[in-house]
Amino acid sequence: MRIGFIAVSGLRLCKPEVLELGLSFPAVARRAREIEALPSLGLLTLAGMTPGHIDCEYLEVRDVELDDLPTRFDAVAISSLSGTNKEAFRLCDRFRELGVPTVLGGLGPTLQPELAARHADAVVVGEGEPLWPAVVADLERGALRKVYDAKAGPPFDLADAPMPRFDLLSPDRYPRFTVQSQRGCPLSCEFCAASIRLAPQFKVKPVEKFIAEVRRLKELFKKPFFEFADDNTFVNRKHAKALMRALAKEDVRWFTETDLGVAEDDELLGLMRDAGCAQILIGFESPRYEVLDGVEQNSNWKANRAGRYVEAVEKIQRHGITVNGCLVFGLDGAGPEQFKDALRFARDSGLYDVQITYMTPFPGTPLWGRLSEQGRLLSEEATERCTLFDINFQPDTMSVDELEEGFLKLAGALYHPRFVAERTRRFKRHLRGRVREERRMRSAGS
Ligand code: B12
Repeated sequence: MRIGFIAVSGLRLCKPEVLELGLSFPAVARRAREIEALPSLGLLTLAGMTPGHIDCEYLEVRDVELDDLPTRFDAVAISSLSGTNKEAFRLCDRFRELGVPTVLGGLGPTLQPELAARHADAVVVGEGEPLWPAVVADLERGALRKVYDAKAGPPFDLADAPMPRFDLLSPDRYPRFTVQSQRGCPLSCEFCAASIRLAPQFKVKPVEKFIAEVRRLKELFKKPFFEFADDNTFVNRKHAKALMRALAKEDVRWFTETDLGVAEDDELLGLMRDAGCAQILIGFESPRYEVLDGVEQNSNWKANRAGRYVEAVEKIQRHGITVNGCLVFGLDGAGPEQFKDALRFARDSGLYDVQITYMTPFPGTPLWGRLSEQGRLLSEEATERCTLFDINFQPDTMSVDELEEGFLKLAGALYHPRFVAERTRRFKRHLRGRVREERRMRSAGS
């Protein structure tokens, strides 16, 4: 039996103007191309737990209408996010026309399983690992069930995670790779559509397992750069510090996502720098308390830290780690001042990179439920707008056009080459200052 593991690849935007603005200078253009080329870790993971007598092939389809479909597979496993659900459904339909059984999984189908089940022979809801062996066995018997739901069983333990089949990737196509050290997040943001929606627990992968994956990629590819497919890497401090100590021996550079809490731990920041951390991405969402109020639903974690944002960014960046600050536009309570607020925050903090997105109701999130109840979704069907760069809701204090206009203008200002260069220079200046300071302290101590 031969299974095709298929990702619907490429970035998605209904209105590409934002990217064009952000991409108008070479450094960002290069980075976007590299990021876009990330392979699907979910599919490689499932291939890694497929029995050895089955042939596995990893494939990316860019255009689900136009790309020729291979006919060599006995079954296909397709992964999709909310924004690509419709394309994945179309792909399932095309494979089924060819008589090839289709299994569909990922965040997209997990959040809209009933819709997915209309197109796929089988839909896997939640994490794939606990169910994949049963799916493969049923495929071999020709007795697929319509829905497999991981949420109905015990939580998956990352100590049992298989080695992803990185060897299925063509050797010169990918400049970056994803590896995962943890899943979930203790924060509970109303809009979050990441792995907390696959399984609600926060869990970590044993350090040795993670390092083995890093080593496997180093074996297979020349000087790989790592993007952690994590939600919030440093929450479990003991695990995070052990991970950093182990990574420091691997001579690698990497990027991950986390929260502002790292700024409160000097030891951790030092370990991160020594372990090759190039950049961390932090969801600040907004620099204003009133806008953040209620966004994190457990303890108002984010709002309670709004006053410390600037100081925290400076502190992290002084350790030689750049911060990519994510700001969300169109949050309730955010009026026209949100654009100026963002610009001021970027300037005051010296954020090295800024990522701006619209508040995005993904189906199956609390935000989607609330906006739907309030009649504020522009369309309940338009999941192709789940890109973070397209608006699909009625903002509470302005019109959709005003939100879009302010956003595009802000993008022009934030990504203006002069402002980018100014932030880069500031980062380097701070870094040189720190290196000098460290040298001075070392020589004073010796
Ligand atoms: C790496 C990454 C990317 C990479 C690779 C995407 C990919 N194909 O995997 C790139 C850069 C290409 C990317 C692009 C996009 N991304 Co992205 N990305 C991530 C990130 C950081 C990690 C995802 C990951 O690798 N997780 C780890 C793996 C192991 O988990 P997994 O893929 O979910 O797979 C598990 C299960 O879902 C399941 N499973 C998955 N597929 C299948 C298939 C079958 C058959 C089965 C049985 C099971 C199964 O089993 C796996 C193991 O348990 C997350 C944020 C985060 N912190 O999670 C955002 C995230 C997934 N991305 C997001 C978005 C919006 C996008 C874009 C739409 C952005 C854009 N405007 O273009 C595009 C869409 C690309 C596309 N064509 O589909 C959202 C998606 C939300 C949602 N519910 O849809 C997230 C959550 C970020 C966010 N801020 O909200 N992304």
